[in-house]
Amino acid sequence: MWETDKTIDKAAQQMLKITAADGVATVWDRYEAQQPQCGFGSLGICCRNCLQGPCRINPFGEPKRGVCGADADTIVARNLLRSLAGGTAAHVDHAYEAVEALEKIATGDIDYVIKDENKLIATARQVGIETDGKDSKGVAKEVAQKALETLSGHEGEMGWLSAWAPKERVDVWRQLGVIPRGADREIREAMHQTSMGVDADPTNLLLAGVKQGLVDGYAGLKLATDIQDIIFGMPQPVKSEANLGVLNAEYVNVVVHGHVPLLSEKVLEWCRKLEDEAKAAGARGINVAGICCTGNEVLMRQGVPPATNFLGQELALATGAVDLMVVDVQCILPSVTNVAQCYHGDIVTTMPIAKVPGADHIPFSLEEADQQAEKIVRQSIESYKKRGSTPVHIPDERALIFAGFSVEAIIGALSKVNAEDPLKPLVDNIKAGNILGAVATVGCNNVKVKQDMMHVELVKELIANNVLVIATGCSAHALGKAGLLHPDATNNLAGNGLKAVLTAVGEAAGLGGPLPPVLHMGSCVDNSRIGDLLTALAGYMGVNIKDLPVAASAPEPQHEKALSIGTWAVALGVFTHLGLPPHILGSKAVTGTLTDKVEDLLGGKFYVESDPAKAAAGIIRHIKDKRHALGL
Ligand code: SF4
Ligand code: MSK
Repeated sequence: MWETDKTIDKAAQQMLKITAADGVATVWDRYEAQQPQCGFGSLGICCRNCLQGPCRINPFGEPKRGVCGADADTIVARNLLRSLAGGTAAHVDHAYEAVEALEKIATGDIDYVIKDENKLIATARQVGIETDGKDSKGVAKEVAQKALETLSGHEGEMGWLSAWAPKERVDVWRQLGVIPRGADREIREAMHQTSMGVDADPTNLLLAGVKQGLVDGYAGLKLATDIQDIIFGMPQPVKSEANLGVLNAEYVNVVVHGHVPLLSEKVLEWCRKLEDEAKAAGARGINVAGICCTGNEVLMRQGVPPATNFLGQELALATGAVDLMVVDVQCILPSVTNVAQCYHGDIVTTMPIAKVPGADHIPFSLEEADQQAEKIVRQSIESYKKRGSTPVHIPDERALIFAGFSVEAIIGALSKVNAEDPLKPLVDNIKAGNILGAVATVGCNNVKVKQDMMHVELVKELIANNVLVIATGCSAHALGKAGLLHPDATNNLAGNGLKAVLTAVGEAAGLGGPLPPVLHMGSCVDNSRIGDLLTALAGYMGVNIKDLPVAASAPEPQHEKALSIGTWAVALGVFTHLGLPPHILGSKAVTGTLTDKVEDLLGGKFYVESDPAKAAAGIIRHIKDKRHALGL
């Protein structure tokens, strides 16, 4: 049963047997072919930042310095900062796409509209824009202008951070000198700072890393979420299904994969418009499913079912039922074209910075989004016609899920319990101990971990101990596939206190039963919603975020973005678990700072534990300590 060592997802297990029988390599095979992976790289003690290298430090002896004299601490800290800048740049670039769209909506240049005017007005006011007497396009123009200042400002304090971060945090960050000026400037500076012969001080480099975390949190996550809510609407609770069983052999299957919803929303629109053409081609219609975070975006707002998470993307293609996979940016395995060639389906890339050899490229632009989406959907119908006798193996695995829990939706549900004071029932139950605390599980799959195992085992342990879980990204996919985004999991797996609260709120909100024990808050950029919830909770309780009985966890982190998001969480004062260590263990100083000393400065720290039961115990211990400190 080798496949059960690779994944706990039953659909993925079935598909792995098929790819193995067909001799088609997947991410797991390539991981095996990479063994043993380089020890120097794993520890973070190799450097190739100049042409005198590559240099590597011997952790057990000589050499202790690279050619230029950089030691392990410098090299590890420098490499980490570069990774953080990489993750941050990805989210900031994503946010930029959304801001550019808002700017063009304001000038009437594109066929997108503002779906949530309330969010537009609320955002405008929060960032200091006077809205009285202005129409929504006028306000949108000013919001886009402010957002662009956050992205490209060169001095002062970054606007989106000043508008949203708690004052206590801003004071702490100001004292440490880590408040970013503008996103682009800080990302550029991190690249400069880590180049040969610039910064050799590990502490200074780590502080620059905190700055990257703040850029990611406010100019990446928060900015992208705010603008996407304005354009595409605020997520509200929605019912759907998760796992490969959402594909349907009788339909044209279109899979949207990547992160930015600007294209996927249009593709969805055109899939609905061209249903008749699909029927004329012999299909029963067009079925759209999602992978990774673009999948989460269209799930949150449109109920589109997620087919799988990061590690399952090749397996979706191996079903032979995907007629077209359209990708934008981030987390797209370059191998998707090989797998599609072995089975069936077109891969379509759309962004100038994300092309894959063997894929068709249909360039996406805001101005011609409709024409491009139409072309992509028509191509999917043509691809369906070519499916012919390709064997189709769709595992009969799908789980019912609930998603769409924006902060506004959560407060909406709570307001059914107490209309005047919606946070009161939540806080009262935390104080009474019915809810021990809250944990956000976020982030990816990583092939080094049995797919979904850490997410699922950790969360089962937490909810059994009355910890409310909120989830985003591929973590939410994993939990959805395992049935944890469904009210049945509350009845069957949650501790009695948590079950009672979720049942009371769910019934008051008219669900006829409990809320799920895990609330799906969205994509990776929607981690900003978690920041908003923590800020609101701390404000309500009159304490600082670092004092709340909460934690964050990336149980199976893979992407540099997981590191920059995690750094933002630590900067907010949150105890942040990682199921795998980043490449930092070659420096005791860096590892010690991030897992211990940083707590004195920021109130949060990283906690690394690969065993789910031990990780849950460590997180619960932390939550209990925080409760004790609050006198609870
Ligand atoms: Fe080697 Fe220093 Fe160049 Fe890095 S920067 S490759 S440690 S000489
Ligand atoms: S998609 S960044 S594997 S969560 Fe956001 Fe999943 Fe991680 Fe990509």
